[in-house]
Amino acid sequence: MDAPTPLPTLIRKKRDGERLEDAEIRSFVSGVTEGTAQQGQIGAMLMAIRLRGMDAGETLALTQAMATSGRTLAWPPAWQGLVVDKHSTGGVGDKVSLALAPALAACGCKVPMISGRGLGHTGGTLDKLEAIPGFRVSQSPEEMLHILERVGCCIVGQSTELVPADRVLYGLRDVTATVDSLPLITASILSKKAAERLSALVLDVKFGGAALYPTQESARELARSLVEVGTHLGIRTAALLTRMEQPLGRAVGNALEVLEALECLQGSGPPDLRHLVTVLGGVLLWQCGLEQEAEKGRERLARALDDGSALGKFEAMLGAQGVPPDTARDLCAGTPAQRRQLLGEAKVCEELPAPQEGWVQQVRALPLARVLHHLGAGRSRAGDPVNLRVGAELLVGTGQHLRAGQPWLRVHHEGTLSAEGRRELQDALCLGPEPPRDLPPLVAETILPSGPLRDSQ
Ligand code: IUR
Repeated sequence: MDAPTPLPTLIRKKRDGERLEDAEIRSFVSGVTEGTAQQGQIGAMLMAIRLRGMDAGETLALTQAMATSGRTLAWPPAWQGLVVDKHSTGGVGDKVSLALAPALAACGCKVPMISGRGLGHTGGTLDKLEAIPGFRVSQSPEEMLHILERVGCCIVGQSTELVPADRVLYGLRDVTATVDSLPLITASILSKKAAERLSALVLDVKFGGAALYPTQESARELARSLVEVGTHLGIRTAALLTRMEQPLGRAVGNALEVLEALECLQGSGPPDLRHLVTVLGGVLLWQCGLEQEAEKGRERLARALDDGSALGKFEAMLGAQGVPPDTARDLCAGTPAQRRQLLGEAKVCEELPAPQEGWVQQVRALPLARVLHHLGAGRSRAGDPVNLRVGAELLVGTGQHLRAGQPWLRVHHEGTLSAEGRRELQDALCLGPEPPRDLPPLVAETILPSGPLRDSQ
């Protein structure tokens, strides 16, 4: 075997805009995983990739090398075609995973969902679930298999054994201003999905004022990269471009979002949340062949929410992930007041009045999330604690008429809402003299692979 090319040579090659061979990319990732690459060298390579880019073949090689940098999951042959997951690029009030994973399990899929924690203004599924007393997110791959056999879905944190290269690279991207690189984002997201050995994946790529990507065009570029590389990995991959100007649903904040997800799992709750859950799930049922069309998949998901089977799976998942059976039952079958008591309530509950009369044009998600972050609902750095009870409930929806002084937002917090925070929240409410016209759809576009799909795993 030839000796590997020295790392400085690889860095120079990418710095000068040349293409890296697959073996060179594998050699770089081995250096990262084994610790032989110096931090400065890794940072330099990340910056070279950020400035010079990578073509689809290089991005695929990087994804594969990262995916196999640690353990990968393995499933029984009988599950072939049925192992699915969803990934979202992050939004405000996005509790889709909490309802979608059990609803998919109720439709016959196996869902080994590996989720993250909130950072900055975006929330994380693991934090939301940890608002439920007893819920554990640190299952080993063996425990995941066991839960999938019994229940069909689990939502867990990333084990340290899976994709160790991503942990190193992601940490360094944060401090080297290389987070916003298309190939690096693609490889980071998909390496974790490839290590999960998925059959099908649906991506919710959000765009707008409170999203990673401000415009539909930039989100489309990421979606296309993810769909192309995912497809080449043998995963049936599709992406939806969805708007993230307003919070999804009416609740923002970890415990409040669990309550809203439970409503969705009972067949009620806000229509935008139900729509996104059923559309994303419908695409997956179609991709894994359980339905002939995405629309039929959407209808099947809706039935699972309406007939209690999704809620039953959620209760079983809670039990399998450490929640005492009585708590899981009371949470799933209880009244809203019992549920709130189980999850714990913030000390202060304050309603904000509308400053004037008008029609709600929109409620902007970003200022809302920023203020809640300051009140303790979010974290600025990985590992910071969060207050799971802090949050807000929207009391109005787009297109609704408000009288001056009518409450429009209920803020749950445990300190003081500053005058500046109050002002920022009031600025989030956009009122107009007439009802808004031609509201754009939540799901703007669906991105499917352009070429034929390879056999899924
Ligand atoms: N989520 C990931 O898993 N990786 C990334 O690079 C980003 C979000 I940005």
